[in-house]
Amino acid sequence: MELMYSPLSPYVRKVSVVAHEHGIAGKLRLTKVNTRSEPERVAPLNPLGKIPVLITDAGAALYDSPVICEYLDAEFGNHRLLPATGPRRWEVLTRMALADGLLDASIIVRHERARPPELRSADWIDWQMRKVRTGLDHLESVVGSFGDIDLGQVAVGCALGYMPLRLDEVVGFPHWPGLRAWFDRVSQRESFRATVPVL
Ligand SMILES: N[C@@H](CCC(=O)N[C@@H](CS)C(=O)NCC(=O)O)C(=O)O
Repeated sequence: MELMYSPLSPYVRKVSVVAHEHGIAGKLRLTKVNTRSEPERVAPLNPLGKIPVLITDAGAALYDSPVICEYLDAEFGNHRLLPATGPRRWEVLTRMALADGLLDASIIVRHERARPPELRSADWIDWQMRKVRTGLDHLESVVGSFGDIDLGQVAVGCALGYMPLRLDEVVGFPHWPGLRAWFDRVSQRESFRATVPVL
């Protein structure tokens, strides 16, 4: 299998963590791409021009990260991280959607802040930062009930690992001590240690 990736992408990290959890990281041939400077390499596989993209051994191009993670878990992990059926499946998928949404909002803020001051929208930044805060507040209120690792937690861990690199407001998770403690623990897993983003 081939994984199109960029080194810092938290969405790619989700896929890598799942691969490590299932002991199949070695099966992934990693192809580094820059989606901005070489969009022609990604667009034929993902018309949205985004990574990660996984090309299976059968030649299918899969995107985006939830699809790839579910594929790896179903094919190689016997659904350990995402139950195939039942109420927990929907709980796990919903938690992953929240974590991915936190990443989406954080990345929007980062891009908006990178614009020239005269083009920057403070309202838009506030609106996205509100999502960041309410998302983290929600996770703080439920983190005590997290059980064995699942795909939702993988996504939360990858989001928490990325957000402080881009948003000063969340460095050290000052308002979310339960999440910080949980993140410290999950970061000790081999799958997380092997995939730490390096700036
Ligand atoms: N929802 C997608 C998001 C993927 C995504 O936004 N990837 C970024 C890299 S972190 C990307 O490829 N951006 C290029 C672009 O938006 O053109 C997923 O979960 O895979």
